Amino acid sequence: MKILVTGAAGFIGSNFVRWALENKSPEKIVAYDLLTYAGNLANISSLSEKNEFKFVKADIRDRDSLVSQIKAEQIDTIINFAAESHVDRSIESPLDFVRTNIEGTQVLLSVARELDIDKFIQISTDEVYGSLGPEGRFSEDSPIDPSSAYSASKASADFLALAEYKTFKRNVCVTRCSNNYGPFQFPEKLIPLFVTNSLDNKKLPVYGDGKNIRSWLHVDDHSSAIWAVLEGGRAGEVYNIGGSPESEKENIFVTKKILEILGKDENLMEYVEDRKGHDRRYAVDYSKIKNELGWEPKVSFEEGIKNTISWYCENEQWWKEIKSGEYLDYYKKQYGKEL
Ligand code: NAD
Ligand code: TDX
Repeated sequence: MKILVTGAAGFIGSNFVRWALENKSPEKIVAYDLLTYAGNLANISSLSEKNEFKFVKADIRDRDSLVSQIKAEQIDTIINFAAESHVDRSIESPLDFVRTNIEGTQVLLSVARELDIDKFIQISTDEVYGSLGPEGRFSEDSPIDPSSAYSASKASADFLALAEYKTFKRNVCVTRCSNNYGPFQFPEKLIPLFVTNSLDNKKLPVYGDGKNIRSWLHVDDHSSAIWAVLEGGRAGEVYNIGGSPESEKENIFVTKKILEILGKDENLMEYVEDRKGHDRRYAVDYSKIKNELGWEPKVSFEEGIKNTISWYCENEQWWKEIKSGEYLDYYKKQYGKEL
């Protein structure tokens, strides 16, 4: 398999490429990434010496660049991770999300069709289903009901991908995953932000009452699920991917767990103004991928969060470099105070 992985310098894309090269021996992986604020070559630097690996800095909206890379490397498979991915930023700058997540996905889909690519996987999110009440889980048939420009743009991209199947019978699958955590996650997201702020004895800004629930999945479990869809997913199908019921946690539980593991005082927590349109609860029914493809999560939240926190402790230079420059301006705007 010769795979073009877009967004491969971001959090999940870089973990997927590393996981695939270690566990599956693909013939070739071309890591294709624009290196926006969220893209980081340090996430994939350990892979640069492998013969099967190549990095290309380019935009998924750049048709000519896609065509030339795909032809040159004889790519047969595309996995699209590239996206603007942070909900809070989408509240401030929705057009960036429309441009990359919607326009970019369609450019990629059209090029894939033109060059007759064998398989296309669109990496999506459980956030397209909107928010749950206290009961139930999202199935693939749940209504699409996004709350933010981020999730609305991801939902649009899902529909465009599925239209390629309906209109042209292209071999396209969509995966919808719950919240990921693990190494190399950009510290604007809850877990790496709270771990690194704790290490610096800075406040942890908990939105609203802290009782919003997310279903946490270790990024390696996401990688193995994507590989299962790559090998066995049926064309035109959506596959939900999620953490097990024991990994469905209130934000305040996750916050206290981080403080407990790091031996920090709970007075570092600070309740702040709620996110606008904040989804209350996500939980995923992943029985389709389990029954059809034999996938289920392997990493427990207890084990995964400990390993993840250890990684941030051991890789201070990685996150200290990010938490400077543009990040400090973002932080001040988002939280109304200096970091
Ligand atoms: P991320 O923000 O860490 O990485 C996104 C990557 O895409 C970055 O490297 C960035 O440089 C690149 N990129 C952005 N615009 C681009 C463009 N126009 N052309 C080429 N590259 C571009 O995001 P992530 O958390 O790794 O998420 C990856 C994918 O997984 C996204 O599609 C996201 O919607 C989806 N997802 C994320 C989660 C999660 O918990 N993080 C959960 C479910 C689904
Ligand atoms: O400072 C914060 N304080 C806080 O209470 C931040 C950054 C977040 N939160 C809350 C908001 C959410 O309830 O923590 C929860 C998780 O927030 P994020 O890490 O921003 O993730 P979320 O909004 O749930 O979206 C994530 O999961 C699905 C990813 O960012 C998406 O890319 C993915 O699709």
